[in-house]
Amino acid sequence: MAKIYTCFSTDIIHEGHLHIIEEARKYGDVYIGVLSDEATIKYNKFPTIPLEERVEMIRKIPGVKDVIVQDDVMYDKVVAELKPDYIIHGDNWKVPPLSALRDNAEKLLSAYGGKVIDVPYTYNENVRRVDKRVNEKLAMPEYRRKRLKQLLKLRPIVKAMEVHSGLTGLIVEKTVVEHEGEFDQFDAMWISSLCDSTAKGKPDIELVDMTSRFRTIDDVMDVTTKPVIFDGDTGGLTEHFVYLVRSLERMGVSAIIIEDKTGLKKNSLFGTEVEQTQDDIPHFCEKIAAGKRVQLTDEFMIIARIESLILERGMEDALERAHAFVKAGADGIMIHSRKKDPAEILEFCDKFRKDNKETPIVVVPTSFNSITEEELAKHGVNIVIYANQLTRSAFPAMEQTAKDILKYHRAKEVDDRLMPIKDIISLIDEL
Ligand code: SPV
Ligand code: MG
Repeated sequence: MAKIYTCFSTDIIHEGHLHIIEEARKYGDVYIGVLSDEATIKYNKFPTIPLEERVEMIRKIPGVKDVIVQDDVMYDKVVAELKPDYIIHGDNWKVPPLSALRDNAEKLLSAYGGKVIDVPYTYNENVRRVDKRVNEKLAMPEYRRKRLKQLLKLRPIVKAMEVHSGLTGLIVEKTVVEHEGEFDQFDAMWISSLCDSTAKGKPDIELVDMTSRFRTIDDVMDVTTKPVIFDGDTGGLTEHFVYLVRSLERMGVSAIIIEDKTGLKKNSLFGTEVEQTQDDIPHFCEKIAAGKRVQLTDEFMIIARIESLILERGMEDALERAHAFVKAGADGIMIHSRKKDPAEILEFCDKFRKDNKETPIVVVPTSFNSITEEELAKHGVNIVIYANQLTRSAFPAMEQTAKDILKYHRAKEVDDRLMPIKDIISLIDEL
């Protein structure tokens, strides 16, 4: 009997999947792959049910010969082991980025005369409704909040990207790339104080109040499912911080990062060019501990950000603070630097990891941007935040368009570099 293989990365079996299986049966024994969590999160939505349940769900479908866990998006391993005669997939894999999967399958199968089979993808109201249900579930606070901790276990390094609106949220939510046979997407969203303030034309000095910051979170959460890391600046007065923790936790935010500064906060990238006051260790520890005391789930994370390198107080001070903040209850440490060279960040990570193997380390490589995620992970970094790149890419593009329309007294000259109206409309999901 010929072997036919397909791989599902789904939490619900709908008529589209059943149609593929029905077609597959015409060719031989049907083997179905279930994509592992690690592989799924690189190119699809985060799974809402555990792998074991997904395997069981598929095992129960009549006429399935065997279920295989596929732990890479590409088919190399499964083809080497199973040697299927056919791989079958919905014809949505004919277009990028999924076409990389089809190319991979075709290349592997052609080595021994196997073939790929495309079946028309099932687009209908029912399938759309099922997909939407899964999406809505992922967006709910009880599913979203815990996801950062889940990702920390699944990802060698969690990648967060700055968002400051529904639109930037959609970009981070939906952008998936395939590059040299690897799929990738962002894991989480960073609500930057700098970009949230900048989008409102205000300075990054804790001037944009929490009601407004919450509005941004809400705008983002309304159209996305990925977990949110909130830039909490100094966290404000301890007496206020506890309320902030409660509100964020209720909203489904996964983590707040607060920095050990006090008084009028200025953006860290100013460094010592402006006056900034670092908080003392006991006072900041008390703020962290107060936040931890009030939080209701063990999913929410309070991450302590250390400004010692920014303020040129030295490595020893940074390390002393890191250990003290962890002792006070911090669920993670963010170490910041505005040097181009990542050396001081790496030195901090190596020294911190000597005494602490567990506590997640967060970095924001805006200045030290030559370092790769892989190198950071090697030094024990768990979360990398791209803190402002969407804002900084949009601003010059918008400014240039404004200048050119003024210059040419019409919009024709700029049209080639604009997103077609049709594309911008299809970016937005309809209910
Ligand atoms: C932000 O994005 O607002 C940050 C990171 O706090 S930084 O701007 O580098 O201080
Ligand atoms: Mg900030």
